[in-house]
Amino acid sequence: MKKIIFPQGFMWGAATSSYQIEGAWNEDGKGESIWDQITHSPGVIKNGDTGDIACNHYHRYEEDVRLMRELGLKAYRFSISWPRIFPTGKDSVNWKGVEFYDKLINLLIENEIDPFITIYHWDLPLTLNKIGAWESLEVVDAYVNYADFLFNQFGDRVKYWITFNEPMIFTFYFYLAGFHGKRGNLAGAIRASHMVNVAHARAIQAYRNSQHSEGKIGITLNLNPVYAESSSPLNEQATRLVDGFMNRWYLDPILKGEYPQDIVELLSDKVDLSIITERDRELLGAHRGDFLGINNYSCTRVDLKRERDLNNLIKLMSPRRPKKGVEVSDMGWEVYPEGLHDLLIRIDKDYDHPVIYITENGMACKDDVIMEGIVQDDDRISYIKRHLEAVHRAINKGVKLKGYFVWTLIDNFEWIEGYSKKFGLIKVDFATQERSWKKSAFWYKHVIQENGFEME
Ligand code: PNW
Repeated sequence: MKKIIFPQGFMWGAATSSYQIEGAWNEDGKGESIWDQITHSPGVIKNGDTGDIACNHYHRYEEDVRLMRELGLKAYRFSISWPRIFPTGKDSVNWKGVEFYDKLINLLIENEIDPFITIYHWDLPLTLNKIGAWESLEVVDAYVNYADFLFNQFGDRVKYWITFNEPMIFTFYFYLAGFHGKRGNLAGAIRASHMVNVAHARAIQAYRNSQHSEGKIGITLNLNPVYAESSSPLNEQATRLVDGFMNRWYLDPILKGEYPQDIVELLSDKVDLSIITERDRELLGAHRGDFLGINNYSCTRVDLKRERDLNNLIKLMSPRRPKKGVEVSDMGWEVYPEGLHDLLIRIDKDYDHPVIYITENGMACKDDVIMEGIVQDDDRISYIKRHLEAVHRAINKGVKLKGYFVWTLIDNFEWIEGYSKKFGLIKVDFATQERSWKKSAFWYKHVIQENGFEME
């Protein structure tokens, strides 16, 4: 039996996001977000599910903080719903919304749980979507103004800020899906990804200039290690490009202030990149955050056989399904803990040793074995355990990893999958809103208490 103990002060947490748990979609003056519109359009979400009620966290946050306290969480990562604060994205403030987050933050602090706030986790105010979403400078201005408002309002108590959750998903995938305008808008996605970087840098600037700038600010990227399935020169090249487009396109501007040259070349005949100005590059270079948040669930394997697919971004980025016999989650994603280790070592080396938090990691499970009222989610425990072991090895090799957040605290609205996929440590009965601990919650509580666990 090997005992795995984490460094003192390691930040043990769990994560959620506003649209996925809050509900109260049209209460107390909240404006509509794109997700209210997406979920209210027939045929988009599995089983016609919506986040109208979700976990009703807006009304049950006291109970939910109690659960966090019982779990022993040191930190709680959650996001703020922009249209709850600014119903139209800008101009007038909805003070009822501010009050909700005030109460939540105060309660967390009373319970000695550090709030770790994501400023934007995909619920763009609908009015801003109509004026060009992330391609629009007006939206960037509105975002910076919104972020600055949060710093002033909550910065006396909140010491950890994440500007954006997973730009790659809400630019590349959301633009292709048509969530921000016309479907398949690849050029728009690329332009948007740059505008988001500019918004990120300007939010850091606003934070540094705010009256409560003693905390830490960073961004969360979804990153996957990318592996070549075969070692043909063509496939090796494809693997580099997939990594470039999935990972480096987001990492490089944030941590180095420049875009990767090979991807710039790949894109140059498809997208007008002249919006990336010298001034923008300087701005990005001058505002490196205090930490990098990493969301990781899986790895990507590349198996490209036809030369002409190299230049077809959509083909290139369509993930190959895991082979038969490979361990997968209920999302169909390959389970490969070693990938997280590889990823951490590589980021540490290539990006000058940034401080890192794992801001999401976890597993969707069927959760259908129940004994004495407790979901027996041994697969989830095994998943988290093996990923923590991989993380721990990376820490031992010098990676500056300061904390780990399980996705997710409670079963919730899993975007286009609706309520059909379950990532929670805590089960929610959506008919009654009753919460109950799964076996993994008991296990995680023990890990936090011991600051580690035994690996058989
Ligand atoms: C994250 N992928 O998104 C999000 O931040 C959460 O809101 C979400 O609930 C969670 O993962 C689970 O899906 C991802 O395709 C979306 O690899 C897509 C991927 C990974 C993460």
